[in-house]
Amino acid sequence: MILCSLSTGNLEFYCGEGLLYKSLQISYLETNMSMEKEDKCLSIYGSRKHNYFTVASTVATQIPHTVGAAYSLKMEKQDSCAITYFGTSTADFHAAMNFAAVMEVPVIFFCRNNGWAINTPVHEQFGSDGGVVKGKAYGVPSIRIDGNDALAIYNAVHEARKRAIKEQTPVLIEALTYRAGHHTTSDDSTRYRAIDEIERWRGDQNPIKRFRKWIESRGWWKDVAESEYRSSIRKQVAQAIQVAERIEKPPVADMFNDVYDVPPRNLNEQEVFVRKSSRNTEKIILLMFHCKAIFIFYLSHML
Ligand SMILES: Cc1ncc(C[n+]2csc(CCOP(=O)(O)OP(=O)(O)O)c2C)c(N)n1
Repeated sequence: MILCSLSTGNLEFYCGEGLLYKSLQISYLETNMSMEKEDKCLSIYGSRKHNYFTVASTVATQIPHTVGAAYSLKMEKQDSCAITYFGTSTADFHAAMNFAAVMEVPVIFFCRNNGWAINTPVHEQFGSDGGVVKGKAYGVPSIRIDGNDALAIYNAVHEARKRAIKEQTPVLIEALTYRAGHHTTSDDSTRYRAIDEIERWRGDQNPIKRFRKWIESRGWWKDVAESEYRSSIRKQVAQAIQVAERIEKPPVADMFNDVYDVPPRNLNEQEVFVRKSSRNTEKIILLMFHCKAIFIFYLSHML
């Protein structure tokens, strides 16, 4: 299966077979960020090895990319499909849906309707009732699920995958949820929404708490297991930080390469400026280093 996703609001964080961030092993990110240029950027990573497209920063552009990837799987008659995750700011969504429906492309559109696009509530984004009706309008089999129910998500994606491959069809899943955190570290969401609302979703509606209740009710999880697991994960995060800190910092030239064939004058001027000023160079290297550290801090903070 090929995965394509958006960088923001899409944090998946698993700890199973080693420490994973957005489905990629931390050790893989650590080594590859210092090896392959296209994988270097912290939140715009990708992985050929894991069939993971480079993350799209421009919202929704990953959706037509995924349809293209899935269409190539169809042309090669592969027993596989592609999946893309996105939020509710979905400009390119429409072209992608139409193409996928008309060309019968094996692709899963996974819309996380978390109620917000930064500070814009969903009712100011859509006149329609969410995203699921749009799928129906394009002739795409569509389902709306409780996005805070881990089992519902598992079942929906499992079925969608089977159907996408067997029937060579796109499938849209709209998972209703809530963005309980701020949009980014520079956002303060209490400026545009009530704290009570946030707390309500963080309480009983929290998907992790709900899933935990379920596995506890089956006798598969206990407080002791939880604390052992947490301390093991803390250790893994601490180790990941140590490894990340040892990674060689990229050369300053990398900031100016690989975007333009012929760099514009202002970029050349900036490069000259940076090279002339050794103090600035140090600051920039430090800044890049801090970006990496913030990323690792963010991971450890999640625990
Ligand atoms: C084309 C484009 N316009 C604006 C932005 C700035 N931007 C970054 S995230 C975001 C909101 C995304 O909201 P949503 O699609 O609901 O995704 P979520 O963050 O909820 O996952 C915007 C407008 C962008 N990245 N790309």
